[in-house]
Amino acid sequence: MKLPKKLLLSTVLLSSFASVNSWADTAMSWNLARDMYLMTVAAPANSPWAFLENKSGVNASANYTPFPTFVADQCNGNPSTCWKDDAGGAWTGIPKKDYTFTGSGTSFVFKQGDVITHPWSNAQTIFRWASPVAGNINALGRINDLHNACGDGINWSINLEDTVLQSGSIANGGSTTFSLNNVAVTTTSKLYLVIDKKGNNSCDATSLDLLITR
Ligand SMILES: [Ca+2]
Repeated sequence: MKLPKKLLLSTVLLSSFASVNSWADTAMSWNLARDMYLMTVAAPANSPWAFLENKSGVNASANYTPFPTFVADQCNGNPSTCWKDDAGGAWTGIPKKDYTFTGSGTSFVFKQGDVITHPWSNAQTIFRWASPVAGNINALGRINDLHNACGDGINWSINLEDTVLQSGSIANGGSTTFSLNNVAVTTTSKLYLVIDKKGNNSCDATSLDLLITR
């Protein structure tokens, strides 16, 4: 059967409209590594993510401040995008190419596209997600202590405002995963992933990722 051209066109338009809508409905997800990898400025417009530190000694969100320095492509001579505190030492970054770090009697590779953070002696590092939606969210995360040559690992927690939802301690060279289910948020809610040096900040380079879905 031959359909009239007009009818064919409207059928195509209708079906593409339906598929766009269903895609939008399932596309409510925010992946830290994916989103960071595309960033070329310190605080992209409309991004829910922010990269912070806490030098106050008191773990409360009111004390979290944005890293003072952003470098788009060559962070301390390495092919990485980073947010950092040159006066303090803490940093968060994402390599744009693999590069090898050598120090503390060992060497290892920072991988392209892997979110890396390093708390310092006086600073926690923090990833903030400011919810653009109201409803219930889920989150999946992983955290790895990358540098096992020294130090005592790190502590972590994921907080809604200042309420700790989950937390843990990673041994030197260790790793963990976590998940959150049905966390109620509004468009003013903020979720924080906090990385803390534990006893000392030696070899505390940490890789992590976070996927939030609605
Ligand atoms: Ca440590």
